Amino acid sequence: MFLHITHNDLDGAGCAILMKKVYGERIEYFSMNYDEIDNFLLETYQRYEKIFITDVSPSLNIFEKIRDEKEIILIDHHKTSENFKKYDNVYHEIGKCGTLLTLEYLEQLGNINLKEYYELVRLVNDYDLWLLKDNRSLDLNKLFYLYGFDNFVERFLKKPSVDLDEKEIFVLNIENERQQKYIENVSTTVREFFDKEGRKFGVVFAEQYNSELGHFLINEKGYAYVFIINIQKGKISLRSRKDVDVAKIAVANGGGGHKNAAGFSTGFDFCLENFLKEVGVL
Ligand SMILES: [Mn+2]
Repeated sequence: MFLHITHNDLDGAGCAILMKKVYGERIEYFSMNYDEIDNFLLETYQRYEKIFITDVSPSLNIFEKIRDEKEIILIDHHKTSENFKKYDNVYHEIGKCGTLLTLEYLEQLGNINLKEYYELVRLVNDYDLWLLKDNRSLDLNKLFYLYGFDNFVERFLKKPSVDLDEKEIFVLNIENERQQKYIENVSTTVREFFDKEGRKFGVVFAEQYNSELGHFLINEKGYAYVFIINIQKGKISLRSRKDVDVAKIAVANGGGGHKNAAGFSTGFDFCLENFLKEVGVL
């Protein structure tokens, strides 16, 4: 049995679809974030004969440990894993999304025809690199969230076409309205700060639509970057203007990502005790 670890976003799901299409029952996928992968790998790798990791990467020392014992193939495009490139079986290219790199990897194995997925791969790439040259790519990402990871993978294994059916269009329209309202509401709650370098940035509490929200705030309010704090999950998403590197902030806090889109987890309690004291119950 092969193990496939992939990122828990649209791009990660694209990788899962292609791998599952090619390896079928021989592969088992798990989707997760940067901060979950090390522990998960250590707990599970021994049970599998071969390990694929796509669109996400473990720590370098864990990767080195496992590759001494098992065949491990890493396909990623995040800046934070660029230093893995020196190893065999690492396919890393910053200008292509994980799904596109996975497609190229699988096709170079020979005898594999994934043409029916070209359109899907193109849209995932368009969304993941935030090129947005095709307006269907934003809808595809929304569809991904509506379906959830496993259902989305199943949907595209059954039907590779990116053409949406009537029901999908119906729920997407509802979702579009919800998103617009959500972003408008959250935008009114941004707090503005200036960092040590004098750059203006925004901080919001939100649980949804991070990329869309981040881009809206950067474009409309002129922030160099934004912190989107998901209190419930203890997750921080960072989005920035083209010239500002937020991956540095994420990496310094144990996370990862791209120059303009990165994230990390935190156990910080956001001064809950102070709040409860103020309320008078502590
Ligand atoms: Mn990606």
